[in-house]
Amino acid sequence: MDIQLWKEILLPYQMAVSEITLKFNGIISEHRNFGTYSPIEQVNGRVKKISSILEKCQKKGTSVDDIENNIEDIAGIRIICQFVEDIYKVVDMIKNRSDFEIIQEKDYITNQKESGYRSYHLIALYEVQMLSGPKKVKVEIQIRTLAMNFWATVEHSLQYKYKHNIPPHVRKKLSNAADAIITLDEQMSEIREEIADAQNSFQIKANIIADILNTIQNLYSIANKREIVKIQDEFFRVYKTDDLEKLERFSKELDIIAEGYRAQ
Ligand code: 0O2
Repeated sequence: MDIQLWKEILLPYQMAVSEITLKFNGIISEHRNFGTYSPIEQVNGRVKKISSILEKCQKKGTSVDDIENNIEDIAGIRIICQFVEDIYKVVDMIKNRSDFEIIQEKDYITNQKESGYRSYHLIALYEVQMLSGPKKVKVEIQIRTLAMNFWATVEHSLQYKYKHNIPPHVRKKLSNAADAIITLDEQMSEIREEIADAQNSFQIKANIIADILNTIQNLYSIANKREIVKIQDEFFRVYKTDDLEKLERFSKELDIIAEGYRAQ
């Protein structure tokens, strides 16, 4: 296949990966904005390299001419969560969206692979708008925890190093590490509420402070300098108390002051 044809085939997949990563990052931003916990921690996307596509065709014994039907993961999205529970929330969320049509589902968390691999896979159809019109492409979405991702990344590198022939003593260590990852995920789940609460109040505080600083900055163009210095001093005093309620109250009062100036 010549390079121009490869480019033509891969372009809709590149578009799908860019759009989907943007959408999932939007979900993270929206949660941050509202100071709520995001079940999605990180999103990455990639289009499979031509060399890997050729390798996969060879492994599966399928023709390169029909990769769109035979290779499910030309477009790959990886969603990383903090906790196992989040994975199932993300799966439900994706299933309820109108922009994905799920055609296959693999739960390698309940049914761990022999290698020790754990992750939740969805194969979905996603529509992109090409110059020639709408086109549906297959996308593989892998959803896993940070800990599962650590294991899978290390194991993947070893597969590459040993050309898919990992020696038994290394395999054994990987298998023990996979068990440790299960325990780690379970223990993290037990203190999940506490961790999420801590992260939420951190985010809420960061949002309030950003709002206050923004309002003070805007006041510079409308209020008199002495008043602003007084407001700033008051802000530093409230900030030092490390009391979220006081900070919230200060922010509301500041909004009323700013509103008053704007009305003048
Ligand atoms: P790469 O290099 O990550 O892209 P299918 O994709 O359904 O045609 P397969 O392999 O039967 O073929 O599907 P499966 O088992 O769902 O695997 C799809 C992808 O999951 C793999 O893509 C890996 O990314 C990941 N995966 C599956 N098993 C393992 C494992 O044991 N270890 C690691 N580290 N990752 C795994 P590729 O194309 O095999 O690899």
